[in-house]
Amino acid sequence: MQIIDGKALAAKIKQEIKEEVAVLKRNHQVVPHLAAVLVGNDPASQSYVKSKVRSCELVGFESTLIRKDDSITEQELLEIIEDLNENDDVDGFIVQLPLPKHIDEQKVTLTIKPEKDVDGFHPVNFGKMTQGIDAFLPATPMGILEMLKRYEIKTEGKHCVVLGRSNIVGTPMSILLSRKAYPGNATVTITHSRTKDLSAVLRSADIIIAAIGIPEFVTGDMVKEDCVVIDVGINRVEDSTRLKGYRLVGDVDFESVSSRCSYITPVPGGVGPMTVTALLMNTLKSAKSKMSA
Ligand code: L34
Repeated sequence: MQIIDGKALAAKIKQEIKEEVAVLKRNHQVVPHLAAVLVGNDPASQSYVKSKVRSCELVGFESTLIRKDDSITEQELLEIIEDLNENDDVDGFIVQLPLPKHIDEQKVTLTIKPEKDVDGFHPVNFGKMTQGIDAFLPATPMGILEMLKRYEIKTEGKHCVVLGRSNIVGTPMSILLSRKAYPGNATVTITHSRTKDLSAVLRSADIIIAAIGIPEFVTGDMVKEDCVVIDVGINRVEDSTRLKGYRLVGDVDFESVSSRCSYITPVPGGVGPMTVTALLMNTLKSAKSKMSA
């Protein structure tokens, strides 16, 4: 069994981005600029956004963090988005999810200008992705594709089972893996809460993408020997032996699954750091496309 080290791979790609940014700065006076909007005080969201801002600093991007209390109205948030849409200095921006209940996430997503939608959530980018047209890909699926590519994991003709059908992971992942491309050309099954005999479906998988949001859901008895397991889950479970009072576990029971599979991503240190890196890749892409425009 080999561990897919997302943390190390993310560091390597960030180094590559840093070198490219240095050249952009030197030869074109271009500095990519990412803005992030964070609403409320959710500790997990705060830590993810902090990691995005820190990564910007590391690669030499400019970054702007806009923090708002969760009492912000939908209208006020939409105005912030309009401002970012019009701000020529900003190459791309994200609005960290989840948002407070009184704010309509769909409205927010639709307000972001597709050219600046480095999360790839806007239907224009999503639609382009579906048709194989160049677009910003959603960060988590894009980070997973990059991991498969860099570890030279074969996907063609493989049976890939995606657990979960969210707009930001399960659905785009299933589309990307079935595209005529590498990584891609897989036979994809998308599964969810209504799927019957999920264990049997999982046992037929060569590649499993677990994005179901249930701690340690996938166990060793549910997977085929030598399969590839990508664990997207990041669940905080109470643990009084830890300083923070919790530990992070994925949607996969690492111990029982890792003894059977050929490759596995750990949590933490797997998909999470690659999500952040994919966002940087999209921001760089946006800054470069503005140059040639
Ligand atoms: N708009 N909202 C928007 N874009 C996104 O791409 C996200 N996502 C998801 C939640 N909401 C979003 C993220 O940024 C999940 N996510 C994310 C980003 C980074 C990490 C995890 C999730 C990450 O760095 N995880 C670390 C551990 C972090 C910790 O210690 O809490 C890891 O090693 O997995």
